[in-house]
Amino acid sequence: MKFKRFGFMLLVVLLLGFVGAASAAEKVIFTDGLEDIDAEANVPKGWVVFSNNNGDYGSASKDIVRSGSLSWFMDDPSSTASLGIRSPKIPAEAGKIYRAASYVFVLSGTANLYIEFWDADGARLGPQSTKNTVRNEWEEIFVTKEAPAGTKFVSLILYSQQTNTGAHYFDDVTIMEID
Ligand SMILES: [Ca+2]
Repeated sequence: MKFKRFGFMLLVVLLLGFVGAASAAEKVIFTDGLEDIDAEANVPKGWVVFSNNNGDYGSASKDIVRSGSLSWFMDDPSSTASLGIRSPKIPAEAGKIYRAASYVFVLSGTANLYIEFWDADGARLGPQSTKNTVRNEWEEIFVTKEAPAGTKFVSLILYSQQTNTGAHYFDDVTIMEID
C-alpha cells in the first residue's frame, strides 16, 4: 500500500515536472521566411522601411537563401547611412520574455538584429540589438529581452547600422515568447 502511494506520488511529481517543462518552452508568435514580397512597397508583406540610404533598404534576393527561394539582401556601402526593415508589430505583454531571431549570412561588415517594444500610444520601448559572429555561412542570431512596463507589442528590425559598411542576407526570422 505504501509502495502504491509512493508510486502515485512519483507519477504526480513526474507529471508536474512535465507540465513545468512544457510551460518553459518557447512559443513562436511570429515567423517569416521572407518569401512573400509586397510588390508595391518592395518589402516583405506586413513589414515597413525603418531606415534607408537614398531609398535603399535592401531587396529580396535569390542568390543566397536559407529557406524557399528568397532572402533579404542589404548592400550597405555607406558609413554614414543605415538600412533597415521592421517586422509587423505582434501583440505582447509587459513582464514576459521575448526573443527575436534571424538567420544571417554575412559577406562583409556586420548584420544587426533589433528587438523593440511598443506601448498603447505607439511609443517605442527598450530596443536592444545583437549581431553576427561569423561570415560566409548561415548563423542564427538572437536577442532576448523582458517586455518593459506598458508593452503592448513587440517587433524586430533587420538592420545595417550607420557606421557599418558591408553586405549581408537575412532569412527565416522569428519572434518567440518565453515563459
Ligand atoms: Ca526565405
